[in-house]
Amino acid sequence: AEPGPGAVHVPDWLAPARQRALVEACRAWARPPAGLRTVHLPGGGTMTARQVCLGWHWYPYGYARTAVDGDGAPVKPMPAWLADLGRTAVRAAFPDGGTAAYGADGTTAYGVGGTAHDDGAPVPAYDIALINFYGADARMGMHRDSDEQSTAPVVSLSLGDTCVFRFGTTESRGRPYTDIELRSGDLMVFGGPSRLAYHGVPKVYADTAPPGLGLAGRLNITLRVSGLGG
Ligand code: MD3
Ligand code: FE
Repeated sequence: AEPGPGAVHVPDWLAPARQRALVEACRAWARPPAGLRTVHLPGGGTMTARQVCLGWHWYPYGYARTAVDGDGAPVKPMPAWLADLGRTAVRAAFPDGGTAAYGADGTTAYGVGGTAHDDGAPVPAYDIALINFYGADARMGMHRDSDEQSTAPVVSLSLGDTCVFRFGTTESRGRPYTDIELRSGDLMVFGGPSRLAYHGVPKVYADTAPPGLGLAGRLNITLRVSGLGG
């Protein structure tokens, strides 16, 4: 299913055991040092979703190697298995690769460790994971993700409570937009023209996580290519 050009939704992509393993991994990453933190916005507000980063630390609006707006500790490494999961996800969402997924400059966009598929399509070298935790009242306002210096697709994995994901245009944070529900185990990949689209999470439905998952709330893992080099 495609909510917009280059945006692909694969419901139920993660098997239950895989979801449980990812939740457990997130619990470990959330612990200090450089663990789960509240993000303070330059305008004085705070994000209601709390966040932990792997590989590179995101702060509004840039990337650093230490938790500059947290405890200052070095950011935890991006595990190779998680980068591999990102590549597998892009292949699942875009079986044919090509410009639909990667944009017109897809052959050169990835840099840093990107290698070719057997069919010649480039493979993004995911070096960032941003993990957002949403309690029942958390939301994320409409925004664009433009702090990465790469056009590689963003991979999004949802765990726990169902949310409303709002997908807009590249032009403005307002209408038109498409609202879709993201459930535990869903994959979304944002490539090509969707990479710089406005998007947000206006609503999380409390107590909708799969009973066996052991998670109260929602976790979202986004995998990104920084384009920042070593
Ligand atoms: C479309 N996260 O971390 S995931 C974010 O559910 C973020 O936590 C939301 O927006 C969440 O920046 C939405 C879906 C998503 C993530 C990154 C994107 C959609 C995107 C980047 C470009 C275009
Ligand atoms: Fe975003």
